[in-house]
Amino acid sequence: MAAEIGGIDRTDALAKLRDEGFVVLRALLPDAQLAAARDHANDLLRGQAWSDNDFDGRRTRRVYSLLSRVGALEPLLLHPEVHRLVTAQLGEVYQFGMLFLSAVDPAQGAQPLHFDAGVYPLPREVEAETNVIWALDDFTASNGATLIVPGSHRWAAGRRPQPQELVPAVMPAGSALVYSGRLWHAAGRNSAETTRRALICEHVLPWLRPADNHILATGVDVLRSLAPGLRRLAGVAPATDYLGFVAGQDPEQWLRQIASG
Ligand SMILES: O=C(O)CCC(=O)C(=O)O
Repeated sequence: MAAEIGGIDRTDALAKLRDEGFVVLRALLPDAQLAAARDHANDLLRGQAWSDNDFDGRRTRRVYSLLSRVGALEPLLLHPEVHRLVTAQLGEVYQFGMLFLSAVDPAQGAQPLHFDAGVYPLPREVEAETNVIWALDDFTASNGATLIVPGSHRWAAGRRPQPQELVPAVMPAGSALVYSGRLWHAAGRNSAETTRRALICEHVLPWLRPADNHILATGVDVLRSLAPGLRRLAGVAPATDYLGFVAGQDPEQWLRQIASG
């Protein structure tokens, strides 16, 4: 029998991601891992102010610079099934783009529709990013489940979604919505009485400047203490021999060298 993951056969998951621009891997996290991730997210979100602009959401709390305090989010950031899909789309070497916790509080209106790779001046057909939204709460049609436009990753530049084309990505907590950086989407309106929390993680081709400067935000000492997979995704891994070196050396070798004085 074919291997199934998150309620879908592995081969079908990749085919769906390519055909429709997204796939939901349902209830991927064991209960204990989800509970620990939620507790850690709560610690990080506590006391965080609402964002100060309409795109991020004036009733949405966002926490960035997660690599310096990754804690129980690590298994989500390194989840093998997510990375199997991302690798199939982007190749072996890629890096984090935006990486943040998002808590969409009650009365937050829907976010402006966008596609994440829109920050890059690239032709629409380039798959520059493959991203994941981890549901830390159940995503429902009323609490702000991400609104997606299936198939819109194939749209030509200039086409805009119509309201009837939006579909809420309803999924239980612990699920992963993996989607193309070309897919039109937005956080939905939260008309429920509870907060909708998510961990949002972009993966970007290694020769693009990532949205967030993870190396500066994390710092050399913490970078050195991270799991090698996270360090690679922070952007430490070179894209090729001549793209991403430090002082003429592989960055991993350089980190070991400065550690030993
Ligand atoms: O929170 C969501 O469901 C999506 C957020 C998003 O797409 C963004 O902020 O870029």
